[in-house]
Amino acid sequence: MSAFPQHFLWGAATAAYQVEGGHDVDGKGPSIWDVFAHQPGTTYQGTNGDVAVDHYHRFREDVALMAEQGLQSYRFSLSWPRLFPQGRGEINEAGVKFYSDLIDCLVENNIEPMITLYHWDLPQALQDEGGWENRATAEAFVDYARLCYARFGDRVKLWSTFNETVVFIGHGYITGSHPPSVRDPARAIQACHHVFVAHAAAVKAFRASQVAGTIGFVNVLQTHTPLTHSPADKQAAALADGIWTHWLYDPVLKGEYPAELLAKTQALWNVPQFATGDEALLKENICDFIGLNYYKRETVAANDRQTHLQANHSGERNSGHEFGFKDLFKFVRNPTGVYTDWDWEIYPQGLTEGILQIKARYGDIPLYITENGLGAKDPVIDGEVVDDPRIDYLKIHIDAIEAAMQQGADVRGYYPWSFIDLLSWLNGYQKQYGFVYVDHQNGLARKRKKSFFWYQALIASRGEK
Ligand code: BGP
Repeated sequence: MSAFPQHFLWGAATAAYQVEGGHDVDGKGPSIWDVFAHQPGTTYQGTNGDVAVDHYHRFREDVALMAEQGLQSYRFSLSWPRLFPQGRGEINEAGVKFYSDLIDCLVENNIEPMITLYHWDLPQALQDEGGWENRATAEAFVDYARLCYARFGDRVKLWSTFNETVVFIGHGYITGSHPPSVRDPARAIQACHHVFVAHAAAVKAFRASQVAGTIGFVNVLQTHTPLTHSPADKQAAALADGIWTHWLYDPVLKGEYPAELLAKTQALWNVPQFATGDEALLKENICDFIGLNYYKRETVAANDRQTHLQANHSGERNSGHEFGFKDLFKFVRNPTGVYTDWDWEIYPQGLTEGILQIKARYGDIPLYITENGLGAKDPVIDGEVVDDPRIDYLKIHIDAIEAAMQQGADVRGYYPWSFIDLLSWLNGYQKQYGFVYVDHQNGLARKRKKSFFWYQALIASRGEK
């Protein structure tokens, strides 16, 4: 008997820039990712999402595959510049129609849509005015959210505002590896504050709109283990928890920043700067649920070097994966860990531990596991995509969720990343996560992988493996 109740949603996830393509068709405006990925040297071998897997033109075929697999829910993001090419102002009705048709198609197939409003593809026009560092972007975000509630809220009950602040703010404003490629922690903290303001205001607008649904926030869930028992390494791990969890979850679940860290950032850099009303806005607009994206844990040590990032974007195992934040901590290799080809540690216990840490800090908030999956170069054997390592990875993580539920966690759904092979932001198309393979040599033809059938059976049996 599994711990999964009848109402538990078995889903899968994607994001607009990574699947849609159609980057400049039917009136869509450019996003910061369109512009960034066209600059030389920014992504793995210059790959970009211009065509991606052409979900924009093939969504009916893709939804038919979801239905065949038995998916009960599909998490996807909306491209803001497809709806507002300039970020605000004039609406692109062709973009509205695309998402409306997609939602209809999902609903007709009994697949519950879960919308992410922001999965990193900010309209370039807003970046040109300062992006998230400019408070006006938060106001534009709320107008964009209102449009989505008004046009899609009759059919969509599950909403989240932002995906993974730590990644788009951390890489956008600290390591510089995502757009807008800034390297300045003070600017990161202020931009992040505007994201929290945008989130809270969008939650407020959601409630005012009377859409019959719930709205949440999606964060990375990552646990941190000190490399050694030294006080310095333990302190480094605690700081990493402070940033990855407390800083990024408290404002949306408690409506305030963690006091000790806030005192530190204000003393060091005089940020975040609050505008009148911000504190009340955060306090009064706690969201309904939290989405957790779990891939790996990090082993943490004290760091005395400059901020640095050595990332493995090639999938050549052991080619290095280290991130160091000046004077605070660094993520290093766990000498006894099991790693993927991209040097991400496979550690399912971290998912159980992480869920229980969230429950301990925030109480019985409803949770969805909004991403979890294995990036791999899947072998094709006799024309079949045989992705047994993905099946093994998903199995042990589903066990980890079940263990957390048996200890009282209110987990309501599971969305493996990803439904279909798609563009990995900085790692190209070779880092595959999907249940469905896309043949880039053969007109983007879709093919069901071994894991497609495994997950189909799992859903049919409601979680029995
Ligand atoms: C998360 C993102 C996803 C996806 C995933 C896998 O951070 O929300 O969009 O990309 O990670 O990451 P990657 O593609 O770098 O392997």
